[in-house]
Amino acid sequence: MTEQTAPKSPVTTEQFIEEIKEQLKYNQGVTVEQATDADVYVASSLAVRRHLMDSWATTQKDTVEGNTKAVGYLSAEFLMGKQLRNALLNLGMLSEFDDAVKALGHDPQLVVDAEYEPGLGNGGLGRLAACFIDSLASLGVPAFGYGIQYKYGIFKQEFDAEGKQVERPDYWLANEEPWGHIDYNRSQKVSFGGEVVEEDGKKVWKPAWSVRAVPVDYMVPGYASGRVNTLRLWSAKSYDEFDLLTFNKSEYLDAVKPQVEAENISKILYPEDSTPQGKRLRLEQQYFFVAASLHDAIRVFYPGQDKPDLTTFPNKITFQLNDTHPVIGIPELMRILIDEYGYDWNTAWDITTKTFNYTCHTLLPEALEVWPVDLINELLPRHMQIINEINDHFLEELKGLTRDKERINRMRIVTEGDYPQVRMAYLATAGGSHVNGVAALHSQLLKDVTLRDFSDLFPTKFTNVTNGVTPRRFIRLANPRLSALITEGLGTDKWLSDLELLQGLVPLADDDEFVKKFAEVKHANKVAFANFAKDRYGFDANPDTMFNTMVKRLHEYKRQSLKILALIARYAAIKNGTINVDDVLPRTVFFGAKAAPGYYMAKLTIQLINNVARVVNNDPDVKGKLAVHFPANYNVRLAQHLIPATELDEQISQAGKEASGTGNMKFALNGALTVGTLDGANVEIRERVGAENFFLFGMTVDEVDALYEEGYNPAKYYEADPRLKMAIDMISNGTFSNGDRNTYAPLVADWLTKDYFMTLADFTSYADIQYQIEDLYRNPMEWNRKAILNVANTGFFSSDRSIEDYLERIWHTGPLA
Ligand code: GL7
Repeated sequence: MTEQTAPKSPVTTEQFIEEIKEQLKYNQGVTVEQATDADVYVASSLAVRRHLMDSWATTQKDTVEGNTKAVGYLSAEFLMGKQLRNALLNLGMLSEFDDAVKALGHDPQLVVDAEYEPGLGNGGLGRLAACFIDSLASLGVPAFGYGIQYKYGIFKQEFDAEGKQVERPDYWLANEEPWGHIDYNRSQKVSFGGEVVEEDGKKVWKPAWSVRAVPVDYMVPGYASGRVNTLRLWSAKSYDEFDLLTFNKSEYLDAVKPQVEAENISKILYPEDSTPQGKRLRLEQQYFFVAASLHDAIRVFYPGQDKPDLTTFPNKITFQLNDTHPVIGIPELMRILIDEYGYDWNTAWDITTKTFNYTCHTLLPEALEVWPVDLINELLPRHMQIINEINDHFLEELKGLTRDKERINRMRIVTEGDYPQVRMAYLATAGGSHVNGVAALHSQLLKDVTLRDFSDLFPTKFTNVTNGVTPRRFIRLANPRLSALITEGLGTDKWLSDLELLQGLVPLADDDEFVKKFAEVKHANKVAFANFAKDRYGFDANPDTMFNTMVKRLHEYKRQSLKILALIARYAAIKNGTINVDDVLPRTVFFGAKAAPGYYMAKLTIQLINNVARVVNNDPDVKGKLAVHFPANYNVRLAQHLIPATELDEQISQAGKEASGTGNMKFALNGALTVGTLDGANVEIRERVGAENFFLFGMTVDEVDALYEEGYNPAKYYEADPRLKMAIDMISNGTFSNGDRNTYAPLVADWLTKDYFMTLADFTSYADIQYQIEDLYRNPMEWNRKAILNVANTGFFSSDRSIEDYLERIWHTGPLA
């Protein structure tokens, strides 16, 4: 990326005040005196939006008229976070906004806080999509994000009196939402069900019902690029006229039923993360947004043409399939080309395979989607025919490549047997040009294990693109103090568009003055977070203790249980005097995690963490030495507050299970040290920051495999390490359940008899490395030197670099001229 200095504001503060006033008057219909923070938020957002309009229009025009191939990022999730400050940053208007809002008598922070965070994603996969569209716009690459405007985003998490997770609906659209523009004039029809008949020797799909897909457009402003791309999220509306006949019979509820059902399609985000959700409605959602998006792209790139030459389609736009969720797009494009535009099979297949690429985001085989043939037949009968035909052609092709019948059979896209299924990852691999994993280790395991047969026969299809995160949101906006120090240290702010410039900080790790400043920044961030936490959650966090954080979805493979067991062991050791209280390094541990509502073990772990926090925080014996906090409803906003304040980050998944992780990158870039396993992108982070600046523990992928092979017996580890035994016994004997011995029995039974993710086997090395961590922390200069080296050496993990890799290895396109 060409380095950019910060953009210059298009307005003065005085002008911006007038613009906000105008919006208050003509849009909200309130006077300056009447305006609440929420009014000022809406008015300033609308004013900011106007400043993006011209660039948005020219970007769209250039995208269609230029000869640079565009990128279509198809994703069921975009976890955007709040929009206002991001738009202000990219326009260079941050200080004008602050000053204008103050002049109008409001606190800028409260105005920004009035924005309701759109939670249209579960975790890393959805947030990655948001970082990627930010980088595409910042690099000036013409791109569309395509997804769903769910009416309800990821649930709001609360904890009840027993510390259990309670899910509340996230009705974010019940608030005024100034960013999305609903464009009723560009809607698309999406059909379902019915049957396929033969007419004049041709297959004709006669669907049973249709919904109207209405686009809601969000501007995606680039940082200092002058480009504004589009995120187009589809909302489902009914076509059915209100049924007057039924209504007149006073059966009002029946009269509106079809409308309600149609609009249900975009009603709710499925709250599963790294686990499959095989539900009819979910397949409807997938087809809904993908079909609308493909037709939309044809409309955009062949304006006004009835019979466009779609052999040029792959030169106009390349579609990235974000995981298997949009893979139904492959048979849909085939259907469009063959049934709607009359192309023959081979031409259609050639266009389709050139158009799509697939990113796999998981290593858990059970998380790869498979759809029952019966269900696809019922919802999309024509697509099932096409998928069967793709399968037949593919098996033929394989026969030309290998004589190994078993291998061919293993590679079937449609399985055989009484309950045949469609393997979406296989369909994606066969029907696209490239397949990529999301970190070096993950891509390797994808080739060696998950998609081994495919990579053996089609080796050139496979590549890696290591994930990244946007430095604009996760450094500049989240951590203004560190940003200022980096700019001071480097003598330029160009690092925001060329993150490898952070390398220039390496020598400053040896400059005591700079190290002290860095320590002051971290401390100020801790104080700020403590204030925020007090205000928002009501707990006291002591900024003079080590801030140690584990935030991510609650999943067994991520091993929050390892952290909580080690924490209990530490608590027990202080209480029973195994460690001298005076030798204990004071630590505050923060957890943030949502569990899928149907994931029992994950929810029980949440309950355990909350109750450990209750017991530890109320125990005078450990006061000032150990505290545990679990703020509810971890989201992008909380991430932006907590990450800059963290000193020690936990990335402790079982080796070989976390595809990449992106939190790990955000923490390192904000100057936290990582304690982690050799998993996902941890491997690359450690390579870059240096082994001496990373706390590595635990088994490797090979060791894990060997232990499975040999027969894993978790009880052995329980017996072998008294710290572990003590921790598990305390859970069993009711220490964290008011004496009740049954509350956590399912967790304990699982640990002692199954422990699939080998938490117990890694316990000892995890507990032991804590001594190293604490020794280093006792030497603040050394700790902070290492933290600076983490910042300096992780510029690689910018999503700008990820996008550049996609451009070069997969998309073969670039910025608009
Ligand atoms: C995930 C991976 O679990 C995570 O490791 C990765 O960083 C992320 C983005 O590539 O994708 N895969 C997945 O299904 N979810 C993820 O967050 C939900």
